[in-house]
Amino acid sequence: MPLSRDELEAIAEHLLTAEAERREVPSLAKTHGELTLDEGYQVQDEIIARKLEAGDRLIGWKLGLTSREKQKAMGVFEPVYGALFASTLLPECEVKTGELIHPRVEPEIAVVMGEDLEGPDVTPARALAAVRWVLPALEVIDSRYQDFKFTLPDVVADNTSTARAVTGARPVPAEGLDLATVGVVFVKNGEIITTAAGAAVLGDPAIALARLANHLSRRGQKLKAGQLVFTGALTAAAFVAPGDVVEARFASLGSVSLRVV
Ligand code: OOG
Ligand code: MG
Repeated sequence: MPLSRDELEAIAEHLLTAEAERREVPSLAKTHGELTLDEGYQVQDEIIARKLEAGDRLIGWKLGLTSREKQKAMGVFEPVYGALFASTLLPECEVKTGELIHPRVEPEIAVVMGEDLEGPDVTPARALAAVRWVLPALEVIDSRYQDFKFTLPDVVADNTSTARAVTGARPVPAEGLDLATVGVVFVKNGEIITTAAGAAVLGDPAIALARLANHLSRRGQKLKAGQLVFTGALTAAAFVAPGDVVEARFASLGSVSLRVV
């Protein structure tokens, strides 16, 4: 049975309440039955619409579950797409765990679009040509589901666990950069947790960007000049607690760090 409009709105409300009350909920598969992937995106659309109605601003998009490490860690083996809001972006390199449920932090390559990019059939080369700036980034994910346990439609409905995000202060021109070979050293409290390269993201973050543009086109949307895109974590996410400092050091892009309070 397809989800009715009322059921879809009830699920969006349920997830927004969990976020607002900083309370984890069982996966939808347990409380509301199995959604299809398309229904997951319909719930996400409803969440985006409600955030915009409440005064938030869409500043860009993100991909998730683009790297093998992340897919294995979460048990979901398909990339997902979600929205980034003005309220997501941390103005300073500090995240307050008191505002969140059970945050985790992951290193990402972020890009700023120089031109609109509209699918279908966007290729990685065309996607990259539309990028103006590249930034080192950290995403703070905070699944609204208990223990980060979710199915593919569940995580899509939950706007792909989006919670907070921070980028480095110095954008690097995209021209001439090979995002696949950009290396990252992911550090917590001075200790290296993992190392990776951009190629961890679907082979090349440009491939991720092209996929995002094609996904948006299927939903009647496009990437717009000036929008920010987080192309997906290069490594599994790190657990964090107050007092931690997490840092991503990228070759060619510089570093970005986040204090957890
Ligand atoms: C889903 C979001 C994944 C990424 O970069 O892989 C994501 C999750 O792991 O909770 O943002
Ligand atoms: Mg991410």
